[in-house]
Amino acid sequence: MLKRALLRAATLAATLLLLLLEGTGAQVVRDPRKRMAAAAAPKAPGKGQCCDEVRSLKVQVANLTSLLEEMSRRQENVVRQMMELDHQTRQQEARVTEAEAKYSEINNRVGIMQLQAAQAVTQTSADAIYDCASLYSRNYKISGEYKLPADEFLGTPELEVFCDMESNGGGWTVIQRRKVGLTSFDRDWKQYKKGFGTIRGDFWLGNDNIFRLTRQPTVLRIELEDWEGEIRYAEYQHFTLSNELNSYKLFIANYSGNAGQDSLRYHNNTNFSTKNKDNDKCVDDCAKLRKGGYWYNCCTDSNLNGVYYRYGEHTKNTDGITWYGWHGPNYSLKRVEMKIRPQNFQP
Ligand SMILES: [Ca+2]
Repeated sequence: MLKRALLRAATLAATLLLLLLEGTGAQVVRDPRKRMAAAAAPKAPGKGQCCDEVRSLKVQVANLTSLLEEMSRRQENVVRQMMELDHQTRQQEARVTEAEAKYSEINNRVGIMQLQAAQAVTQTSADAIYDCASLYSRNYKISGEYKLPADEFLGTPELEVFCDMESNGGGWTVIQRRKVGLTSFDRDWKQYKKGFGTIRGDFWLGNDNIFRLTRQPTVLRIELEDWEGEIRYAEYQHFTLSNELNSYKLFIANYSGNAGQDSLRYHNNTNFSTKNKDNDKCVDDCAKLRKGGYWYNCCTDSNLNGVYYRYGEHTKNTDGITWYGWHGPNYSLKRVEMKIRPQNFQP
């Protein structure tokens, strides 16, 4: 539309220019046969008339020129408006995408809540639910918080757990997590016995609970993440704790994984120590030096219940969350999870 108007204006201007040239006597004669006639033709009408025509044509040309300029200005405006509209459309599309992502996230959460509500129904069957693996085998395959029912026969209370139903086949009951960094792990014997923290954030499930869960042959999986976002794991095909009378002594065997040299092996066959119970194999008080509860030897090859240091703050201390086989004694990890499942678990 605009183009056509511009074209028409340009054609008009050209015609007028031609007329103007002819009017000024610039003898534009295309046909050679007419050239002689034109030359022989009497002089153009009176000088005054000619100049009037030229003047009026000049005015028209000037008008047309300004019209053209005006149109080209308008065209620029239209282009600018179109670009602005395009930009707005793109912004709106981005907003819609974001809203859709949020919607689907909420939808997922609702799904998980529904599943969890469904599984809250009291279990009366003989095969009781005592860990995440038994939940998994009953088709609860979404990671999240679950409530394990109390077991009257064993005299154990109801227990809130976090189930990892994804890593390496799922069915994992998480027994420890470090990722937020606001919960202190420098706790006493009683707190490590019962457990502390929040099940969705940082926590220790409790030595009594871990002891109870590892009475059947159990696999331990440790996941580690550094501040560059790299993730490694260590798995032990055999993991058991002894009871409180035996200071929750650790037994592990059959390491596999990609977390460098096995850094829990050094802690095998040692008792659990806390700041108020020194059960380590050292003249030092390792729990106080390393500021956590752990199976301290003399003292550490790993300190997964150590102090949470943020990136850049962990180069001078030996009490951080360490795994010597990967990042050495002075690098405190960003995230750690310890999780267990029965050896006979079938994904
Ligand atoms: Ca000691």
